Amino acid sequence: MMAVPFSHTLVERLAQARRVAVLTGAGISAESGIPTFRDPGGLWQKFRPEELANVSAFLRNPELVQGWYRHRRLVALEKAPNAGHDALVALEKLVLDFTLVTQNVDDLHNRAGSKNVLELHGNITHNYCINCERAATDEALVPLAEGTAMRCHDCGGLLRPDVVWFGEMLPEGAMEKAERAAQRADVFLSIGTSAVVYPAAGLPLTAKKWGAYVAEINVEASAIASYVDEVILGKAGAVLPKLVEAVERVRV
Ligand code: BV8
Repeated sequence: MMAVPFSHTLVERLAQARRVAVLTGAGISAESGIPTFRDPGGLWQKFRPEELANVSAFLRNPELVQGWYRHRRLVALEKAPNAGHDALVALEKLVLDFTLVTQNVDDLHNRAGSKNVLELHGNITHNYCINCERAATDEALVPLAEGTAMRCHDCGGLLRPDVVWFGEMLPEGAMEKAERAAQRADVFLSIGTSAVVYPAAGLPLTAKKWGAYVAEINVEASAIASYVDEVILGKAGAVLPKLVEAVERVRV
């Protein structure tokens, strides 16, 4: 029998839990072929976040920032959810009150079929005009010529991705719902995040403070590893299906 990298305590806690909250980061999409931000070869290795994921960088060089997000959106659209995303869909069906909070903008949790998803940092498949705020049409999302800025077909304003940049507020109400889910959770799973971006990274700590059993699933210890109850070292796509299977066996 293959040894599993998680404790029987976690399996029991999940089997008995009425409320489960999960925070995911780029690590859960890595096995779908979507590069993370801070891993070697990740997105930030080529560019610094300051250069791309903020309003002033966008206004200073809209073609560069639009081009980066257009590339990432096309990559996200051609990739598929992996076994880690699918395992969270299965877990949601086992739990009375399940909240999936994601920092990811790749839309993969929605495409996998997760129902109660809070996209704290937005969704890269949605784009809008910074002037009239209308949603961008698909044809407007194809630059007229390589390197030209993409503009709204209605008013000519610059188009931007519907994601949260550094220094921007999170979507109205999303963080409040995520905080409440963390406070009420019996079990909180932090999956595939370096836990360096706030306020999202504070959620596992809130859950811990309010009495949840907190476990982290990552290929290396994150910034919050010393605060959680259990650190499970492994790939999300390998660990999560085994964890959910073990919970289903206990619950039967
Ligand atoms: C805010 C854009 C209130 C979307 C991102 C000064 C002014 C204003 C705010 C601040 C400030 N100083 C600090 C802040 C707060 C700031 C912040 O936290 N900065 C950090 C860097 C210190 N936060 C904000 O600005 C937030 N807004 O606070 O508003 C406000 C407003 C005005 C004034 C004051 C306050 C907005 C935060 C959102 C920023 N947007 N991206 C996009 O382009 O995607 S952040 C970026 O990092 C992504 O969104 C991503 O979601 C996020 C977190 O990264 P991770 O998902 O964790 O990915 P990472 O690569 O880091 O890690 C991957 C992990 O997976 C690794 O641990 C790896 O080991 C693991 N892994 C890899 N493979 C696997 C795996 N695990 C499991 N299985 C595998 N197979």
